[in-house]
Amino acid sequence: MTSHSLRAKALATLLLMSAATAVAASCTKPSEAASAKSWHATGAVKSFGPSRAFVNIAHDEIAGYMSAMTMSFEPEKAAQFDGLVAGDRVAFDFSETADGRRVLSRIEKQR
Ligand SMILES: [Cu+2]
Repeated sequence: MTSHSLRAKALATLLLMSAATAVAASCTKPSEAASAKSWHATGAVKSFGPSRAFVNIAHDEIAGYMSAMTMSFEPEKAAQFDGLVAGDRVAFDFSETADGRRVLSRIEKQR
């Protein structure tokens, strides 16, 4: 084997290794998403945080999660809060992030 083909073989091995690493990295995301639990709840909007970065909701009991209380929820997108004001009754879905934030996948005013 010439030194040139040895180098080519070493390069091919490196490429295969980095491809395998990329596949392994992309494979961790779906399993994380699948294990993220989502909750449905109802409640009343109490107030918003600065720049409407979060909403404080007095939520009703959430079966299997927690009893009624007031706590904060972050939007997935700021536009989710468009048209919402303190006092509105809302229905919403959220999940908890690994660092304990609650993020709304859906929030709708109830009539
Ligand atoms: Cu709570």
